[in-house]
Amino acid sequence: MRHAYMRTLALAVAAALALAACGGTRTSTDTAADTGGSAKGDFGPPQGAPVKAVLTAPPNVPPPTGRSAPAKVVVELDVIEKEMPISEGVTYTFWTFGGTVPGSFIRVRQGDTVEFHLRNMPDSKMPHNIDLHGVTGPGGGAASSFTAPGHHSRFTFKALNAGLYVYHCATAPVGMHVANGMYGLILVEPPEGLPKVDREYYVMQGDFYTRGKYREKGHQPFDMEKAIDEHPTYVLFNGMEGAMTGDRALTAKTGETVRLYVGNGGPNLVSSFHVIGEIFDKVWFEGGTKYQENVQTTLIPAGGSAIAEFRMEVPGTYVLVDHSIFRAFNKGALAMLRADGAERRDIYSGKELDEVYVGDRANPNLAAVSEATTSAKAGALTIDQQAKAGQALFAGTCSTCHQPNGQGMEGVFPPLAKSDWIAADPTRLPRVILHGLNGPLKVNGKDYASVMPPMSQLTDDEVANISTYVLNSWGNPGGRVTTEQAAQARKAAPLGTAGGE
Ligand code: HEC
Ligand SMILES: [Cu+2]
Repeated sequence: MRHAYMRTLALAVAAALALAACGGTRTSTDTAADTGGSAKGDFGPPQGAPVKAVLTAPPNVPPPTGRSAPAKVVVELDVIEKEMPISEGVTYTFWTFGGTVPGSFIRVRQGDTVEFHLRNMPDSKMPHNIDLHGVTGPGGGAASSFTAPGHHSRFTFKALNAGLYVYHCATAPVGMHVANGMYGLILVEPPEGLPKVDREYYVMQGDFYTRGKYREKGHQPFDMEKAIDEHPTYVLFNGMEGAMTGDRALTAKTGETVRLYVGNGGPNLVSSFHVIGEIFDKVWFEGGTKYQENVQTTLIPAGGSAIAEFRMEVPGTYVLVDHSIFRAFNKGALAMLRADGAERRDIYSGKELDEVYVGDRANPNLAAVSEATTSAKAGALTIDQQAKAGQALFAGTCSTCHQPNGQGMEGVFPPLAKSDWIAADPTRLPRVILHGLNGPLKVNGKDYASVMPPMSQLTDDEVANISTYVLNSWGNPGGRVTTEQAAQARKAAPLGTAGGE
């Protein structure tokens, strides 16, 4: 066997190096030999009465274990399959560890003996198991924890290595179980614990594959094709678009040190984790033992983690993103951390939140959007509801160029307010949105010769609502665009130069 051969070879090399070390010359392999590998994390049998592990839902982290001797720690984790929102007005059937995505955060100390109980709820449709990357042993617990619906299984492991580890379901088809949200983090503290900080948060990225488009309303089933092609519909922190924005933003005070335990469940994407406006003072990259300092963006592999730490100096809102940036603004990989405290003009001159970055995500009024969807389903959608939903979307999609009040920017972006171009033929509006436009163009007597990019990523509903909002705002002629009309506009050819046929 190739593996056996490699192992023999490795042993022979190790023996040769050990002999060389005895010869008196100190080499870098000395230290490696000194550690005893993962055996150094075995501090003997557990002491005292068993401890029940505190499990927390994201973004919360259990308190430090505060122990100085190895303990027997009992972890009880439930697998729950449940429908939850994945975005405003969009639901998805998640498979969860502990009822949340990511699953419950587990915290133990190096050397602890962990008695792991996995219960699969009776109403589950699937069997599940767990592979913890912090386990030394074949499958990381997977084979020992295979659990049918309504059953309970138990296995025990000694946490030999300190670090921040991903756990996930490893039941076939593995990719599907992971894509449905079956992952989380287990922190194995080093014996002395981690340095004390003011706030700790749990943030985990994952990619999701739905049959419908990004933000297409209603219940969305899993799409295996998209998952195999690695074309996610959503890339999210903590399992839901907006899980940590607006009122749900993470919080801190200036002068405090924040530690983020960041995981990446995948199943497919690698994360370029970044906090806009902060620099990580320390990053325990890959969730290991050493830290790097002064980091802007840290790479987190699928099935991997990092611990990022920074002191908050300037008050304001900081935006957590995957810096593969389309994922942040078009697939949902965006969260917020709000720091309260006195201004520090000596460090930063001002302006609270960069609207350019966050658009409609700063003040998510996406409730209007889902209200419109509900009414549409009931066949009772009013122009007013459409316009309200459209307003929320306009803020995130059109306002950066045409400005929040539709005035545009002279010579660059034509006005939508009282636009004679719109009034001349309102049916062109959904076509412009979906196919874009390139000049030359005359609007309200002024010339424009620029390019508007197509926004075909919007759903038919969204195009209809934005169009209706524009038609009923700022002195425009009124009226409405229906979802069907938007669908026709999508099939229609782009408008020619200057908006003609
Ligand atoms: C990236 C900037 C940008 C964004 C975003 C954008 N537009 Fe435009 N838009 C333009 C430019 C530039 C033109 C003029 C193009 C030309 O010169 O041919 C234009 C032209 C138009 C026109 C025709 C001229 C007029 O003023 O009546 C309409 C209508 C319009 N946009 C609507 C929208 C709507 C609705 C949205 C949001 C879904 C949107 N635009 C998003 C840049 C943008
Ligand atoms: Cu599973």
